[in-house]
Amino acid sequence: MARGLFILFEGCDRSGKTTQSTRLVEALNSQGIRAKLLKFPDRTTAIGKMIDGYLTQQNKLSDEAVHLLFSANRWEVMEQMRADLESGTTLIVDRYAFSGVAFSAAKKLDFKWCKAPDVGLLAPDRVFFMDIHPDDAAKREGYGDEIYEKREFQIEVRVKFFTMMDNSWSIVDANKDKDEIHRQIMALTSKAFAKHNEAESPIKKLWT
Ligand code: FDM
Repeated sequence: MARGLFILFEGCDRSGKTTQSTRLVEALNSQGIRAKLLKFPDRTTAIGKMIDGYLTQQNKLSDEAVHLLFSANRWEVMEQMRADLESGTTLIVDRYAFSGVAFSAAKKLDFKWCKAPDVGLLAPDRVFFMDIHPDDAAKREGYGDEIYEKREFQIEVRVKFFTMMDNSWSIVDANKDKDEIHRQIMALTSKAFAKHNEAESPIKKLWT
């Protein structure tokens, strides 16, 4: 049986990742493709609850400590992710280690240090970068509720994302109409499946 694909959505806050990743999972399921949505941080676990408390400014943590918690929050589900992929389930993931590095490096933590705890995690097959200028994101509903939703900081985060891109990334203009973005994402996903069905590659590891 073919393994599932690992498709990741990354981007700055309020770029529409959650909307588009949810729509993609629904569309794939309706086509009979088994797909599951995962979101990082997963705020439901014990580690996730500490992260949530930090993001909503109920508890304080050092930049280094919260960075490591975000990473641990991925490692705690890694074996489940591998099992899902190997059993043929496609994973659609809303944020991952690239967010981890972009946000912490934007706080001026050392870039190499930021990558280290996530080395060896499963690597995505394709990354869709939902690109929106922070000035446009700021106009969206609910912006500013959490600790990182500040213009200057988000501009820094966006720059950090750009330094990590390779040819497995596609940049999606997140300022477009939602339906148009969905169609573009469906086209990109079909291409990824076609390539995968032609020559299935083993699941790679991140930054090794
Ligand atoms: N974030 C997210 C990080 O700082 N590091 C990480 O590793 C991850 C996964 O958490 F501002 C930040 C990005 C964002 C915040 O994310 C919460 P959501 O997608 O808004 O829940």
